[in-house]
Amino acid sequence: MHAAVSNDVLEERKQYYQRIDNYNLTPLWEVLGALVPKAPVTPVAPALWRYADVRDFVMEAGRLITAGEAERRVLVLENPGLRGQSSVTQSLYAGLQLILPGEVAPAHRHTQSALRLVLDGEGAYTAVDGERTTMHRGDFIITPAWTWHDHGNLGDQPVVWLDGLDIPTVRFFDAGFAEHGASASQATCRDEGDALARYGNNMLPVDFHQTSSEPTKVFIYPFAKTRESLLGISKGTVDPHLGYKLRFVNPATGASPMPTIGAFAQRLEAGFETRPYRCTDGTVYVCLEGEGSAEIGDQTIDFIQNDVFVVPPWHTLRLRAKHDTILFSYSDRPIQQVLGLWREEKI
Ligand code: 1HN
Repeated sequence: MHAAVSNDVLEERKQYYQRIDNYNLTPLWEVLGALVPKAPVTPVAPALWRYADVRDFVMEAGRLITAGEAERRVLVLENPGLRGQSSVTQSLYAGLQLILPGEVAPAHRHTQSALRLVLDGEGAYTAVDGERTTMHRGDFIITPAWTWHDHGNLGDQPVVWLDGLDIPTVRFFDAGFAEHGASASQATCRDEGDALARYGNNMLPVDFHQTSSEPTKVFIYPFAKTRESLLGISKGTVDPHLGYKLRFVNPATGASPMPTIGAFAQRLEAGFETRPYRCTDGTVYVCLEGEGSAEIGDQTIDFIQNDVFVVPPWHTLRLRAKHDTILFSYSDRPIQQVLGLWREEKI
C-alpha cells in the first residue's frame, strides 16, 4: 500500500507534468499499469458481418464504381472498436471484394501479404506472378508480399471474395512499398495448375529449398482438398476444444503459407460444442458450410454460410454447430509464435 498523497503534492505533480510535456516528456509511473497489463487488454470487439446484410451493399458498389476505377472494389470490414483504421484486428485487415463479368482488377504488387477466400459466384480468376488460377467457392488463395497479382472475371456472374491482409502489421513497421504493373493483366508464363503440381503434391523440385520465413509457391489451396482432409480426419478422435481443425502450411517448410498470416480450417459435426478456449491471436472466422453460434466472452453470435466474425485476443470462445459446419479462419499467430508471444489456454 502507498501512503496517502497530499493535495499539495498532487498539484505540484500536475504542474510538473505540464512543464515536462513541453519537452515531449511524460512520467512512466502514470501509464505503467496500462503499458504492461497482467493479461491482454484490447480495443478489438467481437464482431459479426452477416453476408445477407452486406451482399446488397457490395452489389450496389458494382453500380457506383468500376473495378478499374476503384483499382480494388472492396468494402472494408472495420472492427467496431477500430473504426477509421481499416482494421479488423490490430494486426489484420478484412474486406469483401466484388468483380463483375468482364472486369479486370489491374496488376500491382506490394509488401503487404494477402489471402482471398472465395465466397460467392463462379468464373473469376486471380493471377499470381505469371500463373492464373480459377476461383471456386471456398478456395483459399494467397498473394505473398511483393508478388504481382491481378484479378479478372471471365464468367457471367458477379464474384465476391473475402480479402485478408496484414496491412496494419506492415503499417506498424512503416514498411509499405507498392508498384503498378505495366499492363492491367499480367502476361501468364505458366499453365494453370503448374505451382500446385510442382510444390503442392507431396513433391518439390529436386533443388528447391526454402527457409521458414519464405512464403509458399503454392498459391491456391482448393476447397475440395481442404474439405476432403477435414472429412478424412473426422473418422478419428475429435479435439474437445477445436473440433477437427487443421492449419494450412507451406509444404516445403511446414511453416504458415505466408510469414505474417496463419490460416486454418475446422469442421464441427452437427450438435458439437467446443469447450472454452482462448488464445492471444485475434482471429477472423468465415463460415463456409453449415450454421452455428459463437460464444465470445459474454456475447453470443449466430452465424450461417458466408458470415464473417471476429474473436478478439484472449477472449474465451465456445463454438456450437447446429448443422455440420466448416469454418475457415486467419490470424497473426505465426508472427506471435516466432516472437515467442503466442499463448493459448484450453479451459
Ligand atoms: C489488394 O491488393 C487487394 O489485390 C485487395 O485484390 C485489397 C487492400 C489494401 C491494399 C491492397 C487485391 C487490398 C489490396
